[in-house]
Amino acid sequence: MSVELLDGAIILGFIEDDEAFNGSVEVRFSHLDTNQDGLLTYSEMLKELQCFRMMETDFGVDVKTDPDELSRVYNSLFMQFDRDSNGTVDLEVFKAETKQMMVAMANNLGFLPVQMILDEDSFLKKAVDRELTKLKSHNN
Ligand SMILES: [Ca+2]
Repeated sequence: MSVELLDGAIILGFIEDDEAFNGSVEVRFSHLDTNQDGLLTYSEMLKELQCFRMMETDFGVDVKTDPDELSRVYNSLFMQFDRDSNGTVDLEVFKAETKQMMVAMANNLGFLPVQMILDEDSFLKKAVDRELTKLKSHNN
């Protein structure tokens, strides 16, 4: 976990960078796909759903802690990914939905930087890291 400054432009820059974005999503996918069958089940995706829930709520300011309520939230998030309701999510859908959620988040953030607590291996942290690397190489 680390605290980072984030704005919409950083997120959009990351999404539009195919190499960085696709690479991160593929690594994340294979990490989540614990039995390596190329598909994510609900339980395999649970960790990721927890991250997305953070995005959808007020960026970590989350008051819902009731376990039943939480599992409803995770279920509805998973159904968003599981478009054909067969209980699994493949890489292409995972990529497309992740992109869509991050675009929505970028739009919510706009151009005012906000401080967020980010997980080391989250997409948002990768977006921030990419921005920092870019700034560094620009200065050299
Ligand atoms: Ca799997």
